[in-house]
Amino acid sequence: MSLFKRIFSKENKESLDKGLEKTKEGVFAKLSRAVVGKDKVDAEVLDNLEEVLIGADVGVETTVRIINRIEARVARDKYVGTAELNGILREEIAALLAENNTEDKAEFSGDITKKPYVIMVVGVNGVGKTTTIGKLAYQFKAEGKNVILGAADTFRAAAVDQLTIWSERVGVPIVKQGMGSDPASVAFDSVQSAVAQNADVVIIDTAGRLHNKINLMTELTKIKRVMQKVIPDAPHEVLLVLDASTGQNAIEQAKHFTKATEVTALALTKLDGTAKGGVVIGISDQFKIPVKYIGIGEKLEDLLIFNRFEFVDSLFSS
Ligand SMILES: Nc1nc2c(ncn2[C@@H]2O[C@H](COP(=O)(O)OP(=O)(O)OP(=O)(O)O)[C@@H](O)[C@H]2O)c(=O)[nH]1
Ligand SMILES: [Mg+2]
Repeated sequence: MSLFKRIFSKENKESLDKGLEKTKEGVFAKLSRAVVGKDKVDAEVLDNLEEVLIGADVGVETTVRIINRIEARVARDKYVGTAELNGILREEIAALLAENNTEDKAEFSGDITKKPYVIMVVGVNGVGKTTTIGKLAYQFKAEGKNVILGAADTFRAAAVDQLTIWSERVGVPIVKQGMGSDPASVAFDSVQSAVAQNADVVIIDTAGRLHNKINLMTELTKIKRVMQKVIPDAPHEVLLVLDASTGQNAIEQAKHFTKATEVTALALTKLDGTAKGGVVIGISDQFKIPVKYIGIGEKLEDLLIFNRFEFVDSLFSS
């Protein structure tokens, strides 16, 4: 269990619990109904459990894997009481997610290995890209990193203004041009200015909506190519932002994006206010790409590093 270091502070744990409140409520109400009148985990309880997990948007594939593990566990341990079900779920889901061979980070700047480290943020419109950039900048800065933001979403009128507000709120510089300017050119300027200013991190915002999907992917490729004129191995991270409250749609988006462009990390936003938080478990299980961050609100500090153990622990503890 070395993957699961107890790295969460008490404050983070409380934020996580609060952020997952809606999902937890749903899961618990249904879990207790699933075991009503039963003292042992049998086929019927497993059927009900399957429904609970699918209802929490864990997704069919991952639910089947979880149920198989619980079944094996029940067969092995002979008698498993329903009172133990929560604990067993926690252990088996955590173990399942641990099979995915990635480490959870202990601090935000944990994988900033290059200078400047270029992060390109992508995702469809409205998922929370710009907000996540603001929150990330805040965390990097708190860890002593010099951050620059690049406003390469030039498609929507208010997009540059919105990122500017975040840059002021966090107190980090922003590189921008007017609305309608070439996103690749903004990205180029941002990376160049990060080099000139000896910055540690540059985070590039991109548009979520263009005239059509093909345009969007072509645009992202062009932005990458132009940045590579300054730093040949940029971007070092392509962060795909997904809205967890869209449940299974988020999984579909992840499939589409990862097919069309190279994605190296995932952020799942809006976990507060949704009962579909189980989707994080499905995505973490199904994609080789690590879930790095989860968004649990609209404020600066409402972004957490995703930690598999803490997440599952929070979801299945009362
Ligand atoms: N409750 C909650 N709201 C969030 C979270 N993250 C983002 N939002 C809200 O979601 C809305 C859209 O966020 P943006 O950051 O503008 O999304 P975007 O992906 O940049 O959108 P476009 O620029 O239109 O592509 C805003 O109202 C945010 O405040 C979160 O973790 N929780
Ligand atoms: Mg935006």
